[in-house]
Amino acid sequence: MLKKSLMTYLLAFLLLPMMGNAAECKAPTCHSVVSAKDNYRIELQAASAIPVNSLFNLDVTVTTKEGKPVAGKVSLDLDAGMPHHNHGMNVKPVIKELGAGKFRVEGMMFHMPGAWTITMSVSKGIMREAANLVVEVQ
Ligand SMILES: [Cu+2]
Repeated sequence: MLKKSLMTYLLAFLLLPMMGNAAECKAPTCHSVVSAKDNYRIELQAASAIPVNSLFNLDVTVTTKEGKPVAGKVSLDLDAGMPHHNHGMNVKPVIKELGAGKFRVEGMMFHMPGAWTITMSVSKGIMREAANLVVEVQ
């Protein structure tokens, strides 16, 4: 009996943090999208809600759709714009590759309020897969 409840306690101890992580990515500071062919999940974490007209950074994590590490090396391209206004950003962000599917995107700026589309592509070898994410900023 004691052994069983200890087991339950240990399981809960191990599983709860994992469940916590899965629920962590929430707007307005975190945005998540699955790529066009379902191969990747891309999570974009900002320090605060994405501001209008001031610089911000994104911590980007690329995993499988299920949230597991991607086997092999992936690279990331990321840009953003407002398609319905036909313009992009006025700045060019720098993408730093941190390894293990993690990237730091520095120097983003959305210079007006409204719907911005973050256009990304994940490359692995010669395979390239797109992912678009619409973020409303105000
Ligand atoms: Cu615009």
